[in-house]
Amino acid sequence: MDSGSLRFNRRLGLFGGVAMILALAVSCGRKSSVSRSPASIGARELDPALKSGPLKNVLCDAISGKNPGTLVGCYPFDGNSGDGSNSGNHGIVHGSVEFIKMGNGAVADFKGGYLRLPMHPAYPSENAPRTIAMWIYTEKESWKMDRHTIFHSGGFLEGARKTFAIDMHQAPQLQISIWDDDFFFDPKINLSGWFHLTTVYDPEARKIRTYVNGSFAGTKDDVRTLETMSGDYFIGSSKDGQMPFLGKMDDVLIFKKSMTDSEIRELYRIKAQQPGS
Ligand SMILES: [Ca+2]
Repeated sequence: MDSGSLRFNRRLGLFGGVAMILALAVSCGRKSSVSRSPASIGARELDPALKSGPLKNVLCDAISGKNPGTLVGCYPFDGNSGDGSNSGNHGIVHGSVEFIKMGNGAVADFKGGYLRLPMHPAYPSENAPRTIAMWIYTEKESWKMDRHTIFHSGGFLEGARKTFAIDMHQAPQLQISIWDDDFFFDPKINLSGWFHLTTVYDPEARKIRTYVNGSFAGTKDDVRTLETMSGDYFIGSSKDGQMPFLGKMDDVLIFKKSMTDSEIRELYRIKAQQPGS
């Protein structure tokens, strides 16, 4: 603790002492969690041991090997928001997101906070092809119209087809939102529990396709040219923390290509193990 911190703590007086005791009590009670308490999460939440550049991760390496040059984001959430793709674009935690131990790894638990992925030149924008995949754990409270965003890219209220987002909707529907003739589909899952979702935008075929647990779940045809604005990406909320997702996520993957049915089957085969199992 430096002298500035000491002076600060003296000024806090009794309040500071009580807060520190509470923080200690919280951290002792959470031995199974690798995260810090929400109150202590700073603007740049990364494990201090995490090097800048790509995070070494077996899963990210395996998926990258199967999809050479196209995996541009890989977030295994095994204790931090680090990126295991070659982009090395680590997520920044804002607010209450915890990394909870589950089985041999960990998952991100969203309790009102979100992850911001700083704008990166490898990220798909404008009308570029893209595939977004992740494990999602929903709770009954996760299902509400225009309240809970799983993934957001592009603008916010900036006009038709300038956004590309994955939103929770009224149960049992999910929504792929482009702010123009959005795509709603029923993933046919339990309202509470884990499922694996893959969302594909294919500009050549002008389709948005969705896959649940590796199987085709629905398509939207005749999608007009997207104009997704360049900018930060968000996991667990819409732009800058609006409409935060309540639930858990694991293994968020971003590809700069439209994956085929067989590539998605293969991706799910590599990823088939549900978090914690
Ligand atoms: Ca994980």
